[in-house]
Amino acid sequence: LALETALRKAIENEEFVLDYQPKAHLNSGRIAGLEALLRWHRPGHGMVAPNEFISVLEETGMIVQVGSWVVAEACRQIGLWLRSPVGPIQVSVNVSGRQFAEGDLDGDIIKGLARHGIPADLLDLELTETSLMANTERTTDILHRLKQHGVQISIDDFGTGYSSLAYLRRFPIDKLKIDIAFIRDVTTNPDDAAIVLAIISMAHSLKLDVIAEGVETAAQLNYLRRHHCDQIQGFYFSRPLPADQVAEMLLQDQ
Ligand code: G
Ligand code: G
Ligand code: MN
Ligand code: NA
Repeated sequence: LALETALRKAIENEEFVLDYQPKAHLNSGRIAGLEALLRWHRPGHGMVAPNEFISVLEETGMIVQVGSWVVAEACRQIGLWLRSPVGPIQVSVNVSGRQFAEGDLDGDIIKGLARHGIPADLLDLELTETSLMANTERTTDILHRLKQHGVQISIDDFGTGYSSLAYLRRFPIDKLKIDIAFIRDVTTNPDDAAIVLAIISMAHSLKLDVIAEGVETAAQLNYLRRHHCDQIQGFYFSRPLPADQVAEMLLQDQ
């Protein structure tokens, strides 16, 4: 309850910030985009990671309001970078199932893009299989509307959610993110390797891009490159960074 009260104040006092984790193209090694990750600068506690508070935001419904802020803040940052030497860079935001059911996700996004003069394909939404299953009719409408604008759509934590593969046809998806659980032992565990290869193959057959998350070693990276995974994300390439540090990386990558 103390946490819930503190989170309500955090919204009012604007104590949230976004860090950005780079994603890399496996063929060129260049930065492909960034994932925006929520952090809470809680007074007296330092920087708090989302695994300590996301569940409270979800359960109380506060994630709808915070999720709106995340979209607005990501759009503001994309616009700032766009009109700076950094230039155009795609940013992915994580979207919770409750943002489809409640709130005005498509309105928030279309307003954010317009306000900051951003091409829609610089925004990518990371959705979990479970969040897609929760609300199919309304979710389908919202995603098709956003897709028509040019917003990109990725499936996060692919392979671990409660889902049927039928949603790969129903929803206008651009990219699959292979869950870290399959990447961790991909070079040593034949079952994990089989799953990863099947996901890469299926993604490419469906003309989707595929990214591996949680890449921590050169061995994992080399394995994924050899098997034609498109992109990687993980501590091996970069940790999530504050906006100013990520901007330096982007400038050096040019
Ligand atoms: O950054 P970190 O690895 O601690 O994130 C932990 C979890 O919190 C991840 O599952 C991530 O998807 C989730 N998360 C991070 N930022 C956001 C956000 O802005 N919105 C939602 N809904 N989830 C987020
Ligand atoms: O569920 P989602 O994919 O949105 O979660 C992203 C989270 O994964 C971020 O909080 C980020 O800190 C974490 N993460 C990113 N790269 C790595 C990695 O290489 N190893 C581990 N263990 N976690 C990672
Ligand atoms: Mn994610
Ligand atoms: Na993930």
